[in-house]
Amino acid sequence: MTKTSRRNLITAGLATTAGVAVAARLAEQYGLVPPDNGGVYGPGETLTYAAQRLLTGSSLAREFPTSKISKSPYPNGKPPTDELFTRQQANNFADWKLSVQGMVARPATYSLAELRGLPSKTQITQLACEEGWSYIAEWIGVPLSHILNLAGVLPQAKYVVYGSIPIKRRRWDSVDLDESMHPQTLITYSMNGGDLPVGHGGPLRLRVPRQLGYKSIKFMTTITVTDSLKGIGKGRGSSAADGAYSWYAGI
Ligand SMILES: Nc1nc2c(c(=O)[nH]1)N[C@H]1C(S)=C(S)[C@@H](COP(=O)(O)O)O[C@H]1N2
Ligand SMILES: [Mo]
Repeated sequence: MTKTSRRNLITAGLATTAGVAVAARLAEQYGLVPPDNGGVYGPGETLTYAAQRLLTGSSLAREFPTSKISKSPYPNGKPPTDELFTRQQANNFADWKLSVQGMVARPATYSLAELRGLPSKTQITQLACEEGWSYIAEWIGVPLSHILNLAGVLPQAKYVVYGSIPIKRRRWDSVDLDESMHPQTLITYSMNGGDLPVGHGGPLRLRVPRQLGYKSIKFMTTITVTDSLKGIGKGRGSSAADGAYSWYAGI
């Protein structure tokens, strides 16, 4: 099926009363069923995810000029107080490691210095929290796609799971390959010209500017490539989705 006829079909599907069922069938056909497709909100999650992926494809998040950078960006929540984190902080994160594992040909581990030595991208985007507030900042980081290409993603892979340091309130999330290979999805170590502050997830955070703020996991240490999210947590694709949030949080 061509892209246009696919688009027509899904648009027609959305316009009918049987739209949800039609869209669900299409979503399955195109491998666009999100991990949180069960329960009362499941059909809505599938509809949102499949429709956005089919209709907007690889669209870009808006980028801003320097003049739009927020004067006082809001750090949401306190940095971890776990010893595992504070010990590394006291050492200026010299021993911080990012591991890349799972369905890759070449698993790898990177220090911050090594990441800083890789090709980087600078972008000014907005971080929008689901609670309604937002700020604009400049981030510098390595495109996640670059790290994944170095690792060699195996053909059966479907998702990239990423998580924070293993502390008490560890957060983890995941994105599909479309989002992980997207040019604006960055592993960031710098914000507004300096090191990424711990209040904003320093020393390392993933920025996923096409989705809501909670997908931008702070204190990042792991990247795991997988073909299924079923065995992880409650199987809904993220710590947020295991709670009350949507796995797909496209803006
Ligand atoms: N590890 C970790 N990452 C996290 C969070 C968190 O509590 N822990 N909060 C998320 C939420 S809900 C939002 S809105 C953004 C906030 O980013 P900020 O602190 O830079 O404003 O980080 C996200 N990433
Ligand atoms: Mo948030």
